[in-house]
Amino acid sequence: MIERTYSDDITAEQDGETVSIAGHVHDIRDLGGLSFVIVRDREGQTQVVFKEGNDEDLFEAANDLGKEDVVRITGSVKASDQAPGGVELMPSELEVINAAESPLPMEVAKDIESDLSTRLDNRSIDLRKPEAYAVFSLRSKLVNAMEEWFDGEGFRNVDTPLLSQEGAEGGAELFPVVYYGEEVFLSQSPQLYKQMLMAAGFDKIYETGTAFRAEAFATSRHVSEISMFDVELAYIDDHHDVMDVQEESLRHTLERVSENATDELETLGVDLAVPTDPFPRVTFEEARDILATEFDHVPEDETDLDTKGEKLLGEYFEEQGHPAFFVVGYPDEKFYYKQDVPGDDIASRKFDLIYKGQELSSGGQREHDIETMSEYMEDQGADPENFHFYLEAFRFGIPPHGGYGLGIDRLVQKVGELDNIKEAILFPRDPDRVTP
Ligand code: ATP
Ligand code: AMO
Repeated sequence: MIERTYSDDITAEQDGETVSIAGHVHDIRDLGGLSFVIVRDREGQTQVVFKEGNDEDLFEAANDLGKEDVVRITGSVKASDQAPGGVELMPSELEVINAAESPLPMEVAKDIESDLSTRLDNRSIDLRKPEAYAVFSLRSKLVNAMEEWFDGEGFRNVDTPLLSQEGAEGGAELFPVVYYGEEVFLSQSPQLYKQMLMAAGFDKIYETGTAFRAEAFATSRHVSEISMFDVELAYIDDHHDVMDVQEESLRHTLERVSENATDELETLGVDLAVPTDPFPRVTFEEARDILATEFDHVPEDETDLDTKGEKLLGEYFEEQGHPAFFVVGYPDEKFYYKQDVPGDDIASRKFDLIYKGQELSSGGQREHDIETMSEYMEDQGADPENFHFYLEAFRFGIPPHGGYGLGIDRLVQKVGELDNIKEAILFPRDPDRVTP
């Protein structure tokens, strides 16, 4: 390994010590006999001061530097009130490890806003911007925090297949793939496999996986390749047990992020609120009533809340101090959710979690009676024969169970207060983009 010290590990207390840094040349300020070179690494930036008259060769070499060159510089640490971060480096050695071509396809150092499409076209340059990198450092900490909660609660981390013969969520959004001459599909959701593992006695599982949806349109919250955090648990009484897991794990995740990602949140200008109160759980009917009475808004599709409805409800609950809330009991749901349970005042045991005005997860209690589910499948035009492998798992003993799928990209989008979901994804995929 090339020996180096990260910029944020260099402190004023090290005044006089020799250190080596390595990174990209972020910016160069040439003041004639004095040149300030800002070197950027993953953790931040260090100012290096080249002075004419100290070492002519070194000064000349510094004058030849270009933005985004990869360099390693050794020098002595100098505490300085004028330097950014209170410390700078007086160089004794400069090595250009790799020179960058000029001009750059887009600016890294200057605060020039590029449009999202240009940014994504030049993603490896765009990700050099501290604000872009902060999103993914935040994302890494967020996923770790989420997994940490589930590990602590005895959930097992599983991996389910990405190639399958049938879609879990309905046919229209499937991507076909040629598999040894046969047509198969990219997975839309690990749904069926999660349930099969409940039949297998795995009890509590989670998966940080990938799902594919052939969405017809590009929106600010839809992509074609999704990072999905899926959860399933058995021996539940009802869907409230699943919501409890969703609520506690999200609260833990937000708490951890607010403690451990302070630099990232600051770079993004986010003041993250961690919801301490229980998340409200309103029925689907109540949600529609709120929309009608408070906002005079009636979503056209009687079985759903539309995008505007979710946003308005988000504002309504946020004003009451609740950034997250559940809507419970959607009518006309997919075959695998329990529906019309005697004694329930809701149409199904399906819920959505709305976070900051946008659907973040869907889940619920599953129907585990094979006859009932086969009927639902037929009603929805799915041929139970095609789901034989799945239904077989229900024949030989399966405990009551439920779970949910959470869009990680949407969570990062909302936590990072990003306008577009694609900013939360390293190399996003949408109907118009499969490269880079
Ligand atoms: P569901 O939970 O119903 O499977 P989903 O998980 O894809 O849907 P969303 O995409 O947030 O969740 O769907 C909620 C609402 O978003 C829909 O009712 C619809 O109004 C809108 N919507 C869904 N897909 C698209 C799309 N591709 N383009 C535009 N709007 C969409
Ligand atoms: P659903 O289809 O609602 O449920 O998906 C779960 C969550 O995944 C995210 N999501 C998306 N994010 C970005 N772009 C998309 N195109 C996209 N589609 C979905 C959302 C959504 O809430 N099998 C069920 C889950 C379950 O019941 O366990 C399912 O997949 O955040």
